[in-house]
Amino acid sequence: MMSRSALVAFAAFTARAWAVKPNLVFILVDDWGWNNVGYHRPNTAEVSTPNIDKLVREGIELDRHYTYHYCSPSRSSLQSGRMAVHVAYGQDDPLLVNKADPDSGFNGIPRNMTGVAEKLRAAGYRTHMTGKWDAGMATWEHTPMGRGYETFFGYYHHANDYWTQRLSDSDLHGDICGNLVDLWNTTGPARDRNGTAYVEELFTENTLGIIERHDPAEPLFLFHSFHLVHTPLQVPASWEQEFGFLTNDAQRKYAAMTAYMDDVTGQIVRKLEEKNMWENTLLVMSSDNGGPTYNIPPLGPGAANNAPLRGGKMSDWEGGIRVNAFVSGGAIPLGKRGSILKEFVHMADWYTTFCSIAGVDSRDEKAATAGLPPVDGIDHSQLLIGDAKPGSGKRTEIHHSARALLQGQWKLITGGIIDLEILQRDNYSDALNFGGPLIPYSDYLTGYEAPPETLEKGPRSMEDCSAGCLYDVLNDPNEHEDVAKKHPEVVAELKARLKELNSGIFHKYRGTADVAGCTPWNGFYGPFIDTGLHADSTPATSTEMFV
Ligand SMILES: *[C@@H]1O[C@H](CO)[C@@H](O)[C@H](O)[C@H]1NC(C)=O
Ligand SMILES: *[C@@H]1O[C@H](CO)[C@@H](O)[C@H](O)[C@H]1NC(C)=O
Ligand SMILES: *[C@@H]1O[C@H](CO)[C@@H](O)[C@H](O)[C@H]1NC(C)=O
Ligand SMILES: CC(=O)N[C@H]1CO[C@H](CO)[C@@H](O)[C@@H]1O
Repeated sequence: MMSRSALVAFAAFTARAWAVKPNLVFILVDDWGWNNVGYHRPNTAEVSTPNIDKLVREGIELDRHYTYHYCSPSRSSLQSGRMAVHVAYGQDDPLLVNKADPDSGFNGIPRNMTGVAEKLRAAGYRTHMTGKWDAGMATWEHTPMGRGYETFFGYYHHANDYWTQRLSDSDLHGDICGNLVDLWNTTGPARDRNGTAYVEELFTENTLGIIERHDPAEPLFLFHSFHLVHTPLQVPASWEQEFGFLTNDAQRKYAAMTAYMDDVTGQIVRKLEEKNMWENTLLVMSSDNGGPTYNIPPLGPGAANNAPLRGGKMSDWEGGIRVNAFVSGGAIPLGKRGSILKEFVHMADWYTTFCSIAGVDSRDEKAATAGLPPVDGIDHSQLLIGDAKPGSGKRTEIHHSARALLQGQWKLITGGIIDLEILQRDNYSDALNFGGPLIPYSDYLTGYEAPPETLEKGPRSMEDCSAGCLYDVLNDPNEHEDVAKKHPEVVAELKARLKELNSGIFHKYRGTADVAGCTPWNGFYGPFIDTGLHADSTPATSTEMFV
């Protein structure tokens, strides 16, 4: 316990330290493999991330940063501050509607949850977003504008074609609307920018423009959400040529996309430096989930590499949920630069951490009134930009999913191997969350393709954990040894706790894909229910936005 005077001194220090609110810049990478970054895999021509490696050297490497095991729930977790199991668990097609449930009967974050951008806007931040959203689209309140972003240039689905900005085959949802363009610019479709350029070029231009136009006297919250390095594996030819020595087509493209992503990251940082904003910026960079290592049509060959972690995207092995992440920027105290933080940090924690830095209450009254789950995030601000010492982290437990739980050193995984055919069904995302649960895994880059009858002889990630597997992830981070038999009492305890936590999963019926979503925007995707709310939901007019 701190004494009363120590508490007062502590509060005074905090207030003084953040009297000037730092800019908060969050760069999210899509499907980035643990071993596809230079600081995890130095000295190899395949991985070229000089900008990111430098940012890590000057910042704090987040060694135990956890996410959900695939995109949509993970992104909803970031925006809402809830664990994935408490916000967007289950079906995730942006066109879903269940008319019987006007709050949660849609894909993504329930209507009456308050987004992190809304919190930061209330604290005086200017809020802007570029890139992939994938956290709901049905009403204006579901879009980034409805969640507190003053501007949004980007798209709503999971996996668009980088060149045409239409749904690609690697987006599992059948395109019932018939090839619409998914590209939006705040108040309506990005009509002038469709199918005419590599989409990341447009994203870069938008983000650099936001920084350029920003008045540094006001704090900025900028969310740059790459489509890179998600499938479809598409990249301008000039970038691919540099990796011509990689003979595997998917591996070469993935390497080139990663290098492209690193280059854009460098451009964003240089722009912040030019504007003299970098010295007062906290940059957070993370992947939304582990790298995909499977080769399953139509998801495609993911071509990531998570070595030495086990497994990849869609699984609860560490390779699916422990991701590349770090903080950097002038807001990091000198004494903490170049360090590695071993504390558990979860995607949901950024909400609470950012609210704390901005000096705004992270509790969500609107959600409470609607009977929705509260914010789960834990505040790590003192660990990152304050004076808290490593080792004082407050996160001890992570409810990874309905099938996996982390408590201290122990991680319990339950469930068997998912049926591939499930991916062909409409309710595949329910199955991914509750069923299976371990996706059949083929280590694409070593050429391994497991036929179903040989699953049990397959790679390590194919293990059947129906009886419960237990790993000591602190001492055995790559999950080599299942110690369930050695520690039956730990297994029993964690199973009981998982069962208890699972009874609190927020699982609502989100409905069926509605063709009403095909028509309002004349060839583009966008919100389609109660669109009349637009005027109320857009916090600034377009003239205010770009001054
Ligand atoms: C988005 O719209 C704004 C306002 O019309 C415009 O200034 C901006 O250039 C557009 N962004 C892109 C990337 O097209
Ligand atoms: C959700 O918020 C709206 C106002 O934005 C309100 O009209 C509605 O009653 C709320 N829903 C619930 C279930 O509280
Ligand atoms: C998914 O749908 C199939 C029928 O198409 C059904 O048998 C199965 O139980 C459903 N799974 C879930 C998790 O709802
Ligand atoms: C559907 C649509 O709006 N298409 C537009 C795409 O952009 C070009 C110009 O860049 C316009 O001519 C098209 O009308």
